[in-house]
Amino acid sequence: MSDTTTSIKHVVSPLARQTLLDSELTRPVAGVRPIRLLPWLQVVKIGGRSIMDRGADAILPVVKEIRELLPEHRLLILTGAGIRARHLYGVGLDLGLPVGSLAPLAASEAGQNGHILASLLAPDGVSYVEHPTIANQLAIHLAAARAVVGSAFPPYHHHEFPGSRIPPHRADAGAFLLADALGAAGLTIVEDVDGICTTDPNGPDGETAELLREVSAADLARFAGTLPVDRSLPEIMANARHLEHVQIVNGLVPGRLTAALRGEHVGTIVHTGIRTGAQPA
Ligand code: GWN
Ligand code: ATP
Repeated sequence: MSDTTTSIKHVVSPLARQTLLDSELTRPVAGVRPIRLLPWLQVVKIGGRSIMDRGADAILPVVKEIRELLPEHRLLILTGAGIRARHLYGVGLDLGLPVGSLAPLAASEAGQNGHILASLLAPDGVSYVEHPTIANQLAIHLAAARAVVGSAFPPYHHHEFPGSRIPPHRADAGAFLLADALGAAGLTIVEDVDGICTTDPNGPDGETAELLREVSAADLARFAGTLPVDRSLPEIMANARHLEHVQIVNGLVPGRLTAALRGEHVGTIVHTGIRTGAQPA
């Protein structure tokens, strides 16, 4: 009994005696770049409202394009939530539900879209995989299949940050967090617009909209107008550990996703704040 107590007291750790809040002290141990878990993986986020809600006209061409990409890439395909989640926010907010209650309800709509997409790709060996499977068993699933589909929402549930009434970390944020954490080769976000424009091309000033071919996450965080991606995305991208950029492409134009995965510049490229060399602790 006393031996056990003694050994616990003397556990050797370079972080044992210092506060974890002082980055000067933690940097020698924690300031190294994390390893890439799945460096060959391409992550593709399919818009819920912009693609899935449009039904067969938009979904079937995307399915055809993904099918043709399978021999070339190993894919984690993540779906957004779309209009059902917006209806849910409306009802939930009217009832006064907290953001942590709304987050999992909206997330389940992203999951439903994933199930739909996976069903269409099932003949090609593609299945929907659950959040815990993405967390722990993605490698074995992608050893058995060229692609899997999952929900793009992060499973924050009641841990969602309470800064706003609508969950700030939605499908774009979730897809980026996952792609960067896995050390994936890339993330492509598929929308119904050519990329990020100076103003919403479907808004009242739409005809003045110009495509931003390239933008930094820092500039995007300061962007005054509306965005086609989660507002939290540029803030998260500022702290990227692996991904140097993401590309936003128009999924309604056949061939754009294929070109983006081949490294071509066919939409808006958003550069992360990644630093080379020493990492923040
Ligand atoms: O249900 O479509 O995963 O992959 O955020 O949690 O709300 O759950 O609360 O493995 O764990 O609805 O049931 O649902 O979309 O998220 O899943 O079919 O605990 O496979 O059970 O982290 O899919 O679902 O909605 O993703 O985004 O059973 Mo669903 Mo979602 Mo399935 Mo998942 Mo949430 Mo699980 Mo979860 Mo819940
Ligand atoms: P989710 O996956 O969360 O359901 P989504 O990614 O499918 O959502 P939206 O959130 O609706 O789709 O974003 C796409 C829409 O954003 C476009 O159809 C466009 O009208 C709008 N948008 C707003 N501001 C801009 C902008 N600056 N540039 C381009 N599109 C914009």
